[in-house]
Amino acid sequence: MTLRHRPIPRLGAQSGGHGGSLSLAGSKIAWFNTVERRSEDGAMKVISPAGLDGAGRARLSGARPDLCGLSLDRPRVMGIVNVTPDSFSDGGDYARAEVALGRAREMVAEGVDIIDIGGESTRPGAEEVPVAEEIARSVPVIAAIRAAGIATPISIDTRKAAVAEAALDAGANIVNDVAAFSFDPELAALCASRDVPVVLMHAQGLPADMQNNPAYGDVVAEVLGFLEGRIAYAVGQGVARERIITDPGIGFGKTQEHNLALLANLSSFHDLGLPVLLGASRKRFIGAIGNAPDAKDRLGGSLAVALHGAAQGVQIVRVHDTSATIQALRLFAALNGAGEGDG
Ligand code: HH2
Repeated sequence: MTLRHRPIPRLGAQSGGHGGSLSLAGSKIAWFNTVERRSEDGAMKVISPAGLDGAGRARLSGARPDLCGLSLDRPRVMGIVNVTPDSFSDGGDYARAEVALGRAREMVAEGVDIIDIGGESTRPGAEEVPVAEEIARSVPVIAAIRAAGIATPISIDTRKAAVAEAALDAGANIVNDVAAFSFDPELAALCASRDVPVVLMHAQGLPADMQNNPAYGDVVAEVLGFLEGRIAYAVGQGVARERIITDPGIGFGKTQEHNLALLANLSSFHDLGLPVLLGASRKRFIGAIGNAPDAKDRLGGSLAVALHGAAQGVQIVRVHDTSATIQALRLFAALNGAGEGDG
């Protein structure tokens, strides 16, 4: 990326100014009338939307394509169901298929937009789960959700093509890959041939060792550059660009300082021109800053980060505490002049 743009997010009634104002990444809540433009040598200039060329305007402001029929003009909630014995905050809670189905039903009743099913923990220090085991955990839950007549979009949280394939066959609609197609060489081609939306997330290192001294020069620039590279790779493998969702990968090979820098600069990720997903729910930095050593005590901090993401125009928040997050986002929308009412 030779030039980087950070639109300064604003909320509430839109007001123009000299160079006009634009919706932030298609949001009906967040907008901007100022952009920080940074060149490769670090020099920064503040410009108005009038100073953007057509492509820059489209990247920073254009409506994102619908995701499985969901318009992305306001933040959507992805509810997490980890069908694992060892996830960092809900490990063991939904390890049995019928309990996981119960949690999915509950989330749907609360109004969740997407259900994210995972059969492998990627918490710091986690070891890889064999494919057969990951399939045996996640696929029956997806099949049970569909057999129960629930039509809510489902994402499969996996790095592996065989797992993704079985999950898509059972009724999943989206592939969520925390390795951004760098773990399994077959996954990109599978997603291309199935023409499904994919989440490409940044991580430095593998879960087993990613928190052993993660280091960056400029974390925001490097994560952006990585995602740009993975988007190009995916497109090269036949994935349609408009099917890609990006994710800075909070907590994946990052210190607290790195996480905070990425969160402070979330709106920079709109410069990729694609939807942005934020997954910060209950993560370690929330416990550290919020003085909540137990991951299940991190609701307050998780809501604060989800609302921060909404204010920065992110299109999807991936969370454990779906009911409270949906309630918070409804109030956030109403307070900023965009009530719900359209499903
Ligand atoms: N975080 C986790 C797992 N999958 N996917 C995306 N796209 N973004 C994330 O930030 C993300 C993710 C880790 O959280 P969790 O699923 O709660 O824990 P575990 O990996 O221990 O199952």
